Amino acid sequence: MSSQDKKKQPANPSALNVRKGVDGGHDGLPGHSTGSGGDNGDGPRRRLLSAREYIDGVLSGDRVLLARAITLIESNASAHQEVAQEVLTALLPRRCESIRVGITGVPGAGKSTFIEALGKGLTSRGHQVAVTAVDPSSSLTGGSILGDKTRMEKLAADPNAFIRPSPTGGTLGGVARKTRETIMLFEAAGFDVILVETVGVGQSEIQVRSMVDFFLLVLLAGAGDELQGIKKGVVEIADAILVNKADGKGLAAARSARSEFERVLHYLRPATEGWVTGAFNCSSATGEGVMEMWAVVEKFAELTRGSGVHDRRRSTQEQAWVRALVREGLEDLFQSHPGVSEQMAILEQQVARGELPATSAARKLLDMFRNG
Ligand SMILES: Nc1nc2c(ncn2[C@@H]2O[C@H](COP(=O)(O)OP(=O)(O)OP(=O)(O)O)[C@@H](O)[C@H]2O)c(=O)[nH]1
Ligand SMILES: [Mg+2]
Repeated sequence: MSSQDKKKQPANPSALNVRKGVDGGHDGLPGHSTGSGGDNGDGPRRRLLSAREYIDGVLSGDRVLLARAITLIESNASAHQEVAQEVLTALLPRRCESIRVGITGVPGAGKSTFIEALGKGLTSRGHQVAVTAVDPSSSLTGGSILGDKTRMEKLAADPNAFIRPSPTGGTLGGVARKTRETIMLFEAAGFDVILVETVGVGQSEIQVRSMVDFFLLVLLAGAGDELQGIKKGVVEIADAILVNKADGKGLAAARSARSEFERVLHYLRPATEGWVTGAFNCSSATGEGVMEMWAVVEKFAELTRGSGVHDRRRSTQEQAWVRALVREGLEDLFQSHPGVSEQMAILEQQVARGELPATSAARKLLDMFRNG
């Protein structure tokens, strides 16, 4: 099926509200009900649909069923996981061609405002835009990304856009798995632009980098030193730096910050082979420069698709993901092994007291695990 075939109108535009993740506590937009009333697709009391119903629903662009399918893959219950894997297996070959863009930056940089302005621009050009987030803090705090601080009311009401808050619950690895699988559902539902927001602190941007094609770092002028608490490592994985709020009194500062970043980038190795990472300005508030930033993303997509870098990156990402899942699975098995968990604390103490070399301790634990 071509991506054109898959550009469909939503079957149920009333289902476009932002929905909460399966564990709750992350309710999305203010004024958008995520309560249990109505056919909102996420109520815990709802009957589990058959895999076929999810598959057909997602493929037909039904937003309620898409939301329910995401809730299904977000569930940690093993019965749900089984159906979820069946749904994903059937949908994998049915995905449309998409551009996946990760967007990071310090809180308040204007990521959500940018996504709203960009998303509206893209839907008016006929794109189907899906937005989600990776916010590991949401498990603990209820989250802020795409939460109550969001600036995406207009995009949320757009029939050609779909916004899904960060999955909640579990480790960063768990949140990332759910987001990756959500992206697959988006693509099977015909969304050709996928935007993934993340906070500019910690490990979450590394995770997002590993699931997107293009990684955008949104920064501000004059917010302290030029890297603004963003680790240099994050600049190194970016495909572009966008200095936002280039408007009103901030215009001159934003322009000079852009040149400053351009100079910094000159000394770094680009994140993507064959691409020159640049610094740009925009005002997400006025919209100026927003679609120009998108033109850069499109140029990137064209270049990397032509050179094979795009395909190589996507397959490397998939392989790395399999390995990460296996590592996590092994770690879980190891930790839950009764003998191992008992001995672990004892051996670690012996190591800490200097009575046992770390290598011997690890070897003992692994032997115990191997011998059942
Ligand atoms: N002047 C101006 N203000 C902006 C612009 N973009 C965003 N803002 C304002 O900056 C504040 C933060 O914007 P958000 O879009 O919520 O920032 P964010 O990066 O998503 O923040 P978090 O989700 O908390 O990490 C809001 O008050 C916006 O109205 C801009 O281009 N110009
Ligand atoms: Mg935000």
